[in-house]
Amino acid sequence: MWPVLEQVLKVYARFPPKLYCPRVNPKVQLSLEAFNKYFRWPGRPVIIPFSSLASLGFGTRAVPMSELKSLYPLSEDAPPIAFVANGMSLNFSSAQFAQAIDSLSKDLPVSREQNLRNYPRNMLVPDTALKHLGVDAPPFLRRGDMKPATLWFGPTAANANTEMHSDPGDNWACMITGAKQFSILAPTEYYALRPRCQSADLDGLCYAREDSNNKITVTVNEGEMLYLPAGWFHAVHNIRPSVMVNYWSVSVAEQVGMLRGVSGLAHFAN
Ligand SMILES: O=C(O)CCC(=O)C(=O)O
Repeated sequence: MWPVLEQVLKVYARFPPKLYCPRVNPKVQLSLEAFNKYFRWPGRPVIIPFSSLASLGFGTRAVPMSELKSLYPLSEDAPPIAFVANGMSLNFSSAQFAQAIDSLSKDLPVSREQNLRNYPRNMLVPDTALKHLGVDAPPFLRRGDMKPATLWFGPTAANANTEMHSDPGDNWACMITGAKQFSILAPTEYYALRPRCQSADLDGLCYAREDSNNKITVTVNEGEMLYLPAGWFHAVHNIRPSVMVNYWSVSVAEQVGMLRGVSGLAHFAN
């Protein structure tokens, strides 16, 4: 079980989660204070257009598929794709990336040969690789408070979808290209969903059933970021071939925004 679950549920018992996910108006500039006050500290999901973060110095922008292809032109003699997906590979070559983009642009399904997936998927990427794409880290937390960026290529084939699960850290998921549908459920559903947790340590990844009347379904489009507080369950479907970069806060209790927000209140401390 996720070690901070009981504390999170205690906060939600006092301040119940809202069963919708708002979208910030692209004409509004979101301040760090407003983000913390309305979303991170109460533990509420929100969709934020990249443009609403310009005044915080966030330069990430949408990169449509056609532009992605011209950023990474395909070369004739590129080596075969060898991404170790669902793993933590730091090997990242532009030539291989170009091949993966070419396949993604044709919406080819993910290969499951040898239990590996051929696309960059749940793959750690060095910041230098993201610079070419113009991706900045979300402006809400310090570098040391977040894990390295993770890259997800998603064709629309069913085996590229992700089952309902929860992660132990806060999540900022930036849709660079294409679109995904997120079906999300609050941590208050934990016991009803009967999750199977992978480990009892701080990793805290839990897979769960999907059937609940309290599911919120949102589409995250290219040029938008979904903020999903720690412990929220989510199933993810690519509704257009997509490239997403996400950042998790490191998964210790004091990095979970909601617990940080209430840490001054004695009655939540134990
Ligand atoms: O995009 C996906 O398939 C899964 C993403 C995900 O689970 C996450 O960002 O936590």
